[in-house]
Amino acid sequence: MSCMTIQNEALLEDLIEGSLYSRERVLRVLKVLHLTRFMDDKMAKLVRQNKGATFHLSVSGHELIGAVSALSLLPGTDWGFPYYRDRAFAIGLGCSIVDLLAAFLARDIENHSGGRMMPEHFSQLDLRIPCQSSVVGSQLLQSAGTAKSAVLRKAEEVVYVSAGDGATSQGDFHETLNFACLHNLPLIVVIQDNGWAISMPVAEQTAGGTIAKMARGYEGLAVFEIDGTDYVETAKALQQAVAKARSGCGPSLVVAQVPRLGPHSSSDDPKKYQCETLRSTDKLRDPIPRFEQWLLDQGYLDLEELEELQRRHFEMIEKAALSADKLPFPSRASAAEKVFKPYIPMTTCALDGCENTERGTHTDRVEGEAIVLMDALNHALIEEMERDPGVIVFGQDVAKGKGGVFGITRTLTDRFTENRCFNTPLAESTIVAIATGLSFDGFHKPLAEIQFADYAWTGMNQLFNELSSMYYRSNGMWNCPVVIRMPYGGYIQGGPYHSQSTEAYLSHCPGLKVVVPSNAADAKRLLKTAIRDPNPVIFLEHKALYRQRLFCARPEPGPEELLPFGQAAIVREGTDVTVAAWGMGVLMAVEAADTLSKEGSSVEVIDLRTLVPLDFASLLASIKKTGKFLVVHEAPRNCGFGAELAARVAEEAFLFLDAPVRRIAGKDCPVPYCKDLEEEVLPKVKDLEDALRSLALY
Ligand SMILES: Cc1ncc(C[n+]2csc(CCOP(=O)(O)OP(=O)(O)O)c2C)c(N)n1
Repeated sequence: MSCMTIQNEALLEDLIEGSLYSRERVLRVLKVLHLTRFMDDKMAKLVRQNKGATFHLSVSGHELIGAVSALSLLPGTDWGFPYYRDRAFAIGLGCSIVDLLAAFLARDIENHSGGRMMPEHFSQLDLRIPCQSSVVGSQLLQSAGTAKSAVLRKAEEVVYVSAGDGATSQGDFHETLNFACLHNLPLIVVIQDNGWAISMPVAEQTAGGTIAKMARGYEGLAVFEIDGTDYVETAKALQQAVAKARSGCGPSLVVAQVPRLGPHSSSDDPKKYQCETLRSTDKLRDPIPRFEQWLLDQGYLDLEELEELQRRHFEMIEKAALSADKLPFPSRASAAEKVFKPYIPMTTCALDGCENTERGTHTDRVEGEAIVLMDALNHALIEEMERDPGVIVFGQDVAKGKGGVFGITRTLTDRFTENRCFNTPLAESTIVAIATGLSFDGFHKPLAEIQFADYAWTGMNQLFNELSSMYYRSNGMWNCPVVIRMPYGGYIQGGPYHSQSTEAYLSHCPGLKVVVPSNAADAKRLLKTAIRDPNPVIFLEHKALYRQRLFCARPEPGPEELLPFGQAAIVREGTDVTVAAWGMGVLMAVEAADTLSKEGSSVEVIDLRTLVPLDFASLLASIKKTGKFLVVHEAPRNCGFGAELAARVAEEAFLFLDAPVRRIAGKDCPVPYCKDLEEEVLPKVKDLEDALRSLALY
């Protein structure tokens, strides 16, 4: 079907009439409505019985829009990102009712996170429901990433995402509509507008009072405003939106008015903010009696048949609840498992003392001129994109002639087309979430560039709350093989917003691997390892090292040389003091060590190379030898990564220390622009030399 025929309303009407009103179809809708409502009632009772659930989110009033949406899709082909009040969608798409009740009771089951997430956070691999988080609206942008994946794979897949009206106040809502329209995505955004976000009415939430009005400015977006308690209206809108998406004609927004018949959650008392009149008027808008009456009026069944179905569906929920309650809770021992998906790089580099698990060592090594770090990164990208058609690159200004503000992605669009190296809007939340959504398909390896680490903050929710924990939250069901490159660091007069060193924040977030190379050869091999890793990897590139020759330029490693994460390098051997560093700190440490050696002190410099995972064993071995430890970083000293190392050294190497641990770090202040001020704030080689001298003499 082409976009032209979609616009032919008469033909559409014919298509819709055929399928929407079949007896089989409407009775399936009825079943989903009943199961969802009876499950709601059962859940309220189970909370009182203290069976494992402490929290209940009633979905009463939202059943019809969810059920009809699910029944408009192809389970297992299409994708679903339902929010917490969309249980009817989950049931309609095919989630087992035993599973849903077991998830509610926090039991150890495969789907819906196995007790890791609160109730109503749906997750099921075979039904293509990626694990949903609790952050309202976060799923919207991720769904756009998955829809982009469908377009790139030329798959006729439709992506459904739902959210409440309150969630449309999040910037992610607008970033989603913008990205979906820019890329003409097969995305259906359903807003279940119950008029409330906990206690806040839509009038305090949405300028102009209507979400649809706000959204109409996005060109290419079909906007449907419907009564989500009316079967005919709802089914027609969904059918049209699905047909539009499936035929390549782009996204739709469906704003469905529904009543919220229960409290926001079991912790909420609506009497505190809703008047009695409103609550009794809302009860009259209950979609289930309305749909039942419609079935009776249209002659699909009589009252006796309806009551029989009600009884049967009620019994199904009672039986499912008994089965769910028999399932075990997850074991305590599993609580901290599955933060990372296991990964062993298959080809490694013998130079670094790692075991070779596949091919011979260094067979592909290219002898010759040393290359600088920025060229090494560019070559790693080209080689990996040639090797794996799933590797795609995107970010701000990365495509076409520009190739990123530092030129790392230059020539990629020319070599691999705009499908594999494309620009994104100037929106970091979009960049991180699109990467997440793209990574769900099991084919793509998204490689995103954040222009400067300093600007990752506007994408931090998607990074810290979403991407990083997907594998853990889904109990190992969904993993995100995403690499995010971020130029970082100071010494270039970049001021407070082009100088930040964010490695400590990133390393603090469970589920992210953090890589910080200090030279071209490591950078190339680590980036290739990152691309092959099934987990999210943050790749920090120091801006001042991109073109640095003296220390950083190295002979280029071959295309099959990988450097496994968690293997520090002893850059300079020594016996008197151990210095731990990464990125720029390594250069400073080596320079200081050279000076100290002329004075008769022997300093061992360890380049950690990856902070997560951390090669603490190498550090420990060195400290046992030298008895003295210093760590250097340019990020502020307070709560910097040096604090973590100092604490671990105190815990695990206390008895081997002959002197207090020292830290050389940036001052606890932003990095200023003026050269003199910048020099005052960031650590200098002289600071290191002084500290090393005093440690050597201690
Ligand atoms: C980003 C974020 N802020 C706050 C919350 C706490 N919270 C949970 S649900 C909710 C209300 C959401 O309202 P709406 O999107 O209209 O959906 P509804 O619950 O009405 O279906 C809030 C504020 C959250 N989960 N996420």
